[in-house]
Amino acid sequence: MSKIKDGQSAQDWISMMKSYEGAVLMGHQLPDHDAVGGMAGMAALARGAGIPVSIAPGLPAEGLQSAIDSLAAEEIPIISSPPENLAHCVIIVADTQRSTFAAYPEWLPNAGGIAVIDHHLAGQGSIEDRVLSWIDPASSSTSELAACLLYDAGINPTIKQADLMLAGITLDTHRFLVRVSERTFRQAAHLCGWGARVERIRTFFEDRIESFIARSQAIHNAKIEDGMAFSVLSVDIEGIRVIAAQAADDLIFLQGIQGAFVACADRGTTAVSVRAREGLSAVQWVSSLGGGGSHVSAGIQFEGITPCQAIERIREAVKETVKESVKESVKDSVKEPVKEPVKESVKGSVKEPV
Ligand SMILES: [Mn+2]
Repeated sequence: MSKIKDGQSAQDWISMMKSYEGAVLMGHQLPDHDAVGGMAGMAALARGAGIPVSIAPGLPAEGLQSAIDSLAAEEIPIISSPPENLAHCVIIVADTQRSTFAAYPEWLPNAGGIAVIDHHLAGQGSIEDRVLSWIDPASSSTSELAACLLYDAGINPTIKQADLMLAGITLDTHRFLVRVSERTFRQAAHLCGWGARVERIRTFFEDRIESFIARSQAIHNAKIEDGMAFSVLSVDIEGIRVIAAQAADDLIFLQGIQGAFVACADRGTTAVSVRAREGLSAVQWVSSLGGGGSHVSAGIQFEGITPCQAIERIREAVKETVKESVKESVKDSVKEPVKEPVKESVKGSVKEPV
């Protein structure tokens, strides 16, 4: 029997952590600002409650090394091999609930317990036997949940930790434009009260000029069909998945676009970022192909097909669903010839939205 509890109370988290020798924090692989913010907040909670804590972020996503350095600056050990007493520690997984997506999935079976704090929808491969979890798909971000726990506990994070959590909320809300609730603003206000500053956070999101150009090309090349934008990022560039995700983010905010799909090839794997306007469901469009994520933001990856083939495959698969879901809202759309669907049989695998 699983002992999953509804972890909205900071006291539950503190007493759970106190029942172990220490806590090890971990995000998803290639942690983004929200995974880092979530770890920063949980580190502040553990530290504030006097619980030994270390962070195992793994290899960060493009441009995230300075955020990891900020985490380390708080004198919280950053580890890349399991602590000797792992069997007596709880691993807290932040910003994903799938064991295979965790930064070090191989550590999980050897931990004393596993807890999860996340805002994605539950999907296949969710971590079972959690000692505690707070999963809230209505939340903007994991950072928002961590800020709630800190406020509830009356524990102040450091300025750097507050900055990292506000950066997490800023990323996952696309700068306070999607998934924002009253609670999101309340936690953002608490974070500013604890010293976070938007001027500093803005610098976290500065683009490299070559990323901006690559993203612009993906937008320029997008084919628009029934309010759906399909594009492929064809340049070879560092951090290509993040750039594809940003291109999808940009497309979804253009007039008349209800859904956006941007594919790229990353070291032999084809990854597709999917975005939907609120009221539609990105995850629904790709879940039958093995994709995962939330209503506004989802992802899917394929092995053995090119990004163009992946886009064709998705376009065929979602054509009917999409027509149903967007025909109300789309009046004018540019028609592009529909190519033959790809015949290869492919195995889709789930990818959390970046
Ligand atoms: Mn997140």
